[in-house]
Amino acid sequence: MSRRQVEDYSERDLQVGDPDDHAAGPTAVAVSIKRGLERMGPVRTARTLLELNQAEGFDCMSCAWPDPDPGHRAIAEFCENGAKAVAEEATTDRATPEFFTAHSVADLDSHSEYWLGQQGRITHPMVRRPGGTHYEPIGWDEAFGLVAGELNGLDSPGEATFYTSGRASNEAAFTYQLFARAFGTNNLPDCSNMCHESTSIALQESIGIGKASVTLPDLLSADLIVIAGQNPGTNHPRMLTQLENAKKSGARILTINPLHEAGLTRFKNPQTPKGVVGRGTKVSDLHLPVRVNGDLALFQAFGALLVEWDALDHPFLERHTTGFDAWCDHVAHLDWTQVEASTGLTRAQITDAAQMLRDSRKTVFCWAMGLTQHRNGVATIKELVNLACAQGNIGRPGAGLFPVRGHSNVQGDRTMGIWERVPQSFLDSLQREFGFDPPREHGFDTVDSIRGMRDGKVTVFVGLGGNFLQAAPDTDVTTAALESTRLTVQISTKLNRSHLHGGRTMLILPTLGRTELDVQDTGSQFVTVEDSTCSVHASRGPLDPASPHLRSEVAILTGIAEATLGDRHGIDWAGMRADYRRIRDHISRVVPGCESYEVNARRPGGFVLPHPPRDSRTFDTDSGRAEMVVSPIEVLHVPDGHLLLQTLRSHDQFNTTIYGLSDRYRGIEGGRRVVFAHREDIVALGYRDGDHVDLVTYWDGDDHVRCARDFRLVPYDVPRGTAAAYYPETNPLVPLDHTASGSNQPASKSIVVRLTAAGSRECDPEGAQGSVGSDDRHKSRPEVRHLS
Ligand SMILES: Nc1nc2c(c(=O)[nH]1)N[C@H]1C(S)=C(S)[C@@H](COP(=O)(O)OP(=O)(O)OC[C@H]3O[C@@H](n4cnc5c(=O)[nH]c(N)nc54)[C@H](O)[C@@H]3O)O[C@H]1N2
Ligand SMILES: Nc1nc2c(c(=O)[nH]1)N[C@H]1C(S)=C(S)[C@@H](COP(=O)(O)OP(=O)(O)OC[C@H]3O[C@@H](n4cnc5c(=O)[nH]c(N)nc54)[C@H](O)[C@@H]3O)O[C@H]1N2
Ligand code: SF4
Ligand SMILES: [Mo]
Repeated sequence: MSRRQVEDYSERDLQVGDPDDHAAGPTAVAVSIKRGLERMGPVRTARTLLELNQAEGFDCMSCAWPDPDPGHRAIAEFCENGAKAVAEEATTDRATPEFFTAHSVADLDSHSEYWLGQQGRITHPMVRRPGGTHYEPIGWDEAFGLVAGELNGLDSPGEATFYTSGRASNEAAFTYQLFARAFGTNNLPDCSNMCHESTSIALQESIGIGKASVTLPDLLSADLIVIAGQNPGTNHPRMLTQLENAKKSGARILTINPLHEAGLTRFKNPQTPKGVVGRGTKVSDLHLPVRVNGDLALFQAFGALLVEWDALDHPFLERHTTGFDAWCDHVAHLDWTQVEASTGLTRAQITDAAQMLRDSRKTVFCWAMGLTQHRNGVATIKELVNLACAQGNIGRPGAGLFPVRGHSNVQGDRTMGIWERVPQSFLDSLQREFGFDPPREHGFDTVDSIRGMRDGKVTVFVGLGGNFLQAAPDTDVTTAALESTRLTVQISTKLNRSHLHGGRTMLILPTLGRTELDVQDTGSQFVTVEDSTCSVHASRGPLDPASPHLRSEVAILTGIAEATLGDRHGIDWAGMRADYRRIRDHISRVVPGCESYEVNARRPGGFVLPHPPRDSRTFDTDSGRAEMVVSPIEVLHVPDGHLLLQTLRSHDQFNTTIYGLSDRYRGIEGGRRVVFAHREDIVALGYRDGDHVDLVTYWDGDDHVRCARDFRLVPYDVPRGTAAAYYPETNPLVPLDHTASGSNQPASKSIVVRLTAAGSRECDPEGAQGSVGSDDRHKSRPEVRHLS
């Protein structure tokens, strides 16, 4: 098997240039092909890319952007970052047992996340036994026995936690939650807890369902598309094609983002001549460079102006909402000085944008992490619902609420019951179908699982995909939490940091990816997934597995279940493994909206799940109406000498998987440890372009500082007082308790930081860290001022 020699990189090669004023274009195609050829060779590149997102092919494992209807798909129905994701999984590089013999765990830990990922697909189940220095191979049966032994040795099932990353198929997710509940716990944290949890909570409470109320064609008939807190040019690139088409049909676009992201500025569609040689399409008609965390105030200001102009859909408000009068009263008394302070925008800018809303009959509101990862994330999204209600933009073609999901199947996993607070009705259905009593009390989410491990209450961690250690907040705390457990099990395709810091025993169970054929006893299987617009469809991988020793996620989960539960509850795990139709059969009876699942999912293009507000303007809330909720504006007060830091993605990563070192739209090449700040703030804080700094934050009640070391300062067009740097390098700065009210989602886009010259004593691991002078102690705790 081939191995590319991958050198680890050094931040010394970092280069900073000018940001781009457009996204995609011919460079995107060149990068897609180059990465494919480098990592997979020509045959696999052609084979995979031609089947990517086709009706009979496999679903892109990158983001959850929906596909056009089967008759309307291009031959190349993917983007640069979809191609990179495929290359990353279908690579011909392999991390074999010999590789693990050559590298101790400590040695692996001295390398970057980028280097770890570049070692290729893991080929064998591996174990690091208690006290061992290296991973060694282990047979599947022994591995399952080991997991079963630990699980059955617990005093109570709640001492285990079962994490899911959003790439797992519906079949794997359903099997996993069934196993966890049959074992006896609702401890089913997932990446959604760190992603769109604020959305799910806000939408559930306001409109009765935590999902988007639009389908893809709605974008084409919208008058106005609002894009807030989202960077589609990098994270949902095919969205730009849809936006280009929407603009051709007359839509206008309002963007709300502290950064002037290239993909929000101009799009050069590489599939059209204009995109290759011309200037491309202008995306944003009006851009509001909102201050980080200023969206709640901004949306209330929009509301105030719509009320003032009586640009309201009164019949909708009367028939379908509650709380309108209180909301109206609240926005009528807004303090505009505070709005301007919170948003960093002028009243004139806000008024221009509000006029776009006023003049639109059909508005789609799109958002992502820029709104959810804040203390007031839930309130902000409820405010967006208020705006949508005010103009009747729910359940009408061309209009709606569009939380754009991250991981390709994060939404499907929730639908299948990966949810620590799944509704009782779901548990009733499970009970009816399988005849056991599922646990009824809520389980641990991501943050509570970390607390549980930290406090010794959780001693077994199982991860179905993902990279928990790097994705979660407060890296040092999370690392110590994982290391305090008895057993960590990682069901993974590729090596990552979570494999290097785990329990006394650490297991890696290597699994098939989306690109691969999945053959079980009854023959070749397909799986199903759900995109951001509730559309469910099948996915079939074309390639031979990376190693004959790999097992599918379903095979691994049923193997663990058999070993742990034996025939307790009489669930036919072997039958489900042999034929995934049996899993889908169970799904059809347990999961709402999935009746006739097998037939519907097999249709080309699949089927769309029901969504009462979208379909019939019915709302499954306490009042039976859409609930307009009043939220006080919280202004995050950033003390002098501090900046409000948001953590975001570069163009060359998928979450914690670092594909490469090029964030070309922002002018960054060859490195990642940069912090973008306003030129005048850099000077005001006593630094110069190019200086290296440590980032420091404090949290009330803690006696130590949190540090992220050695970032190059890059002057950038961000609002004064704010900064941006990449995730996961900055995760050590996110205090575990710094979460959104109501959703417990880490508030990783509003961290109050202080800069200090790189190498400072304060951040020296051998030096003074942990003993900060009491004067400095509380300086970085965000102080929240409520304004009513
Ligand atoms: N290529 C690629 N694709 C991906 C991913 C990836 O890592 N790489 N990740 C996937 C996942 S899991 C997810 S969740 C999505 C994430 O997709 P995004 O949410 O687009 O990802 P982020 O990079 O976190 O960027 C958030 C955007 O919000 C803006 N922002 C930050 N703070 C604020 C604020 O206070 N207000 C406003 N209005 N804007 C703000 C930032 O400037 C940035 O443009 O992408 C998915 N797709
Ligand atoms: N500071 C900060 N922190 C954040 C965020 C942020 O914006 N800022 N974003 C948050 C968000 S939105 C998310 S979604 C989380 C992401 O959190 P996770 O989902 O936990 O992280 P990923 O990096 O997507 O996981 C990558 C790993 O998944 C494994 N993998 C890949 N494909 C497969 C597969 O098909 N099957 C299996 N079993 N394993 C596979 C590989 O081993 C790979 O190393 O991070 C969150 N953390
Ligand atoms: S937009 Fe998302 S789902 Fe579509 S090809 Fe690109 S990365 Fe994949
Ligand atoms: Mo996400």
